[in-house]
Amino acid sequence: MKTSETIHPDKVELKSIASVVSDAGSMLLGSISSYREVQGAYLFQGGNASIMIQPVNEQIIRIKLLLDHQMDLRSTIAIQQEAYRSVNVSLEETLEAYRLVLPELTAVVHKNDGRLDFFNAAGELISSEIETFRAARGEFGSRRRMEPGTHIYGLGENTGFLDKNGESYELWNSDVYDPHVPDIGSLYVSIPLLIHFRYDRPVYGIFLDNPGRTSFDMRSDHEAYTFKVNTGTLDYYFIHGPELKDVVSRYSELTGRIELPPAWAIGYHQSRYSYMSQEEVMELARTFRDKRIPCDVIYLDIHYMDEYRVFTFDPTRFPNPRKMIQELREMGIRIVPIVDPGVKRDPNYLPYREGVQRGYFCRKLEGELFIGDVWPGASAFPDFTEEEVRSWWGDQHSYYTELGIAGIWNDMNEPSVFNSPSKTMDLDVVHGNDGDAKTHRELHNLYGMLMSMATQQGLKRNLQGERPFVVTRAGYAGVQKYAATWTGDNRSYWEHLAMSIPMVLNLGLSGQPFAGPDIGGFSHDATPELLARWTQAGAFFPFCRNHSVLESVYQEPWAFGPEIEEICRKYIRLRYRFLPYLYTLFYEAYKTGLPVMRPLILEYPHDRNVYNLCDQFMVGSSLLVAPILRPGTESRAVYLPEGEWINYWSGERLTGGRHILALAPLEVMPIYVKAGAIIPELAEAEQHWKPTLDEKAEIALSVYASAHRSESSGQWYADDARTYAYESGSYNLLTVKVKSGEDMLSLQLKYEVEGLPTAKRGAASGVAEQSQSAARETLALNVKLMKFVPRDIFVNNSSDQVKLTEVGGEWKYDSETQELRLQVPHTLIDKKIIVKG
Ligand code: MIG
Repeated sequence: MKTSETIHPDKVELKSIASVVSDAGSMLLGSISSYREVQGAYLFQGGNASIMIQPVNEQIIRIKLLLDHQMDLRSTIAIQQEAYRSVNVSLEETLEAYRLVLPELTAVVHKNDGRLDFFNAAGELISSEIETFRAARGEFGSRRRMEPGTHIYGLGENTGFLDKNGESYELWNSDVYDPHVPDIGSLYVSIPLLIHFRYDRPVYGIFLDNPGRTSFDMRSDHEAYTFKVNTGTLDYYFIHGPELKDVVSRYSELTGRIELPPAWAIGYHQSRYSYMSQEEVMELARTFRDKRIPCDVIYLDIHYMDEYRVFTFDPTRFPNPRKMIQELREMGIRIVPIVDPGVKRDPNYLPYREGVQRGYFCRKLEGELFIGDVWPGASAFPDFTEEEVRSWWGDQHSYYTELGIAGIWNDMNEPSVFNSPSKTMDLDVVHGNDGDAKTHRELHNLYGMLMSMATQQGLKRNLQGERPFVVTRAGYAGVQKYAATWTGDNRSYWEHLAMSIPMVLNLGLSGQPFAGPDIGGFSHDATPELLARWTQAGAFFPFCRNHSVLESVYQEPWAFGPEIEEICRKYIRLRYRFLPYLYTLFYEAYKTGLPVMRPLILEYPHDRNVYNLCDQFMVGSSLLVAPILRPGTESRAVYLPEGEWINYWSGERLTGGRHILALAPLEVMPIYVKAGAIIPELAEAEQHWKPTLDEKAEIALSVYASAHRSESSGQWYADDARTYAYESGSYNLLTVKVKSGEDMLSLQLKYEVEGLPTAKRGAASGVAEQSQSAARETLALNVKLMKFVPRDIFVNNSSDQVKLTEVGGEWKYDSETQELRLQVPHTLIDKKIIVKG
């Protein structure tokens, strides 16, 4: 425990001294006297140091500080070389400056001191630099202007609210078991992406690509922010908007986008540190099934291993893992075991022996192995910066895949080390880094991501076309390509439930759409009410896992009696109902990089009420979720942005652009649907403990038509939900357009892509074919809350008009619920369906 002595006047280290600028502006760079172009990159020669400016594509420019004036095009593994495209660039010189002109973006280098400003094509100033500097300890940084009214987003995984203006962070992957409070500046994942947002300016991003310690300070100065590297030189990317969505999407193109997860990985996951035995796991699985609570995944924490040796099972606790995994598979449940990077120092243990003999473990410069204490005691750590080591590590996973495992949980991969003073690997370890050796100090933040990369690639090699699933605690920019992330050791505090929202929202803005907290909280004891509220909210997070620590109370959905169990069941089922919608959003993330779970600012960037709004969130652009985040609370204010909204539970239509008071007794979490939304849902609410998202699943498109004259559209993505066939076009992407009028509603369905083997569109149906074919004969469309009573439904093929029922369709109207249920034969896709009142 810390006491007031911590802030003893004699002890306070004068922080400002450490960051005192020793060389700024003209002193650091000197005046810029000439430039040269090499391989499409421009080097602006300063008296003391030079600046390299390299156009990546029309919207992204890379900037590197060159101390030795030598062009250096190398970049970290985070960068996708595919993001590079040829761009029309011209260089203009004026008396005061060089101007590098791209079609949409101009970089201006001031000759007197090398300051760098950015303008858009209309000549508006987007960002202006105050100085590039060298701090007293040799760290290089840049200070850029920030006007009042600026909001800062991104920066990966952090505590605090959505808007990071007023905060400062040190990005250094850390195992933080201390409570996650607002002034913790470093957590497990480091994503050095700052997004600058001001309502009247083009939005831009700065991605500082340095896997050593980096810092971002939006706190010390109200009119400027600073970013700084601790090792190496400045190497950053300026990402042009003009909208927030553009920055997020472009950043994710630069560092890569997610693969589609297997459908089971977006279901509900249950974990605990630890389920101690094979019987306990089987009992757990049976309880889920008996209670008809959907669950796709059960985790095995460290106790499954034989003395914490990775790639083993403890023979007494888990005598027959193969059988267990097989039985669980038959119940529709997958096992995801934990794998840490520390390999037990034990000459009789093959991974250790082989790793040492082949030189695969991390070493000091002098050659001695780095040995750190973790669960297995003294352990060695693979050097994941080497391709060969990654491939060896990946291959070890055949141990799991042969048992029927397809998902792995990577923990402790900051790496966390108990005995080292740095709490991580010794900073003077030298990583091979595929021929470009660097110290751990320089590459620290990459370690966890490279471990997940090795894991994912190894699983892929072993799974013969099945998609693997990896979830990791540590990561760096680009981690989304390899793994989901969970937000580490939170606590069963209401404050941590609330905090998990902005945390996952900013991860989403930082390129990682697949993230979530430990539902119910990891350490401390969950209460019944907290578990109910957290499960309600958690059901709408991209990654949905309940997990808790050794010796805390059990917090499975039924742990607190029937009332709480019923609430958990209801919301976990609701998640499964929405799986086709979630899956479509994952597809969108794969395609565009936009997150699944979104802050309102992403959808409503011109609404001043939402700049820092993070006690409610959106799932895609159609659902607005407003969880209860405090105990003993049965109502809350909800902000509905402009437009028309529908209360999901009551069907009440609400006008947005205002705050409302939502009633929320314990069994209710307020949810609103944007009018005009089209949401693909599983049709059967009851049978989905083992859902399929593939072509055979019973899926209905829910149409929440607006009450006013309006047009809207939505999409539904489907594929086999388990292989990579989608990469070569085996998927369907259906667009639905809805037009609503006074007493008329029209629906138009169109396949943007129809890559799945569809059953005989337009052909006669044959039974044999039918069982072979994966496809649907008809599509179910449910129009909710009809404004008028439908009299008849026609199919319009521009000239002729026939009744839906005459061409194989069906419809039914329920006047009580005002729901119109349509069965539309495949043959009618591309035609207009007109509902007349
Ligand atoms: O702190 O493997 O964050 O989820 O249960 C101990 C045991 C190491 C930390 C992870 C936590 C996991 C635990 N691990």
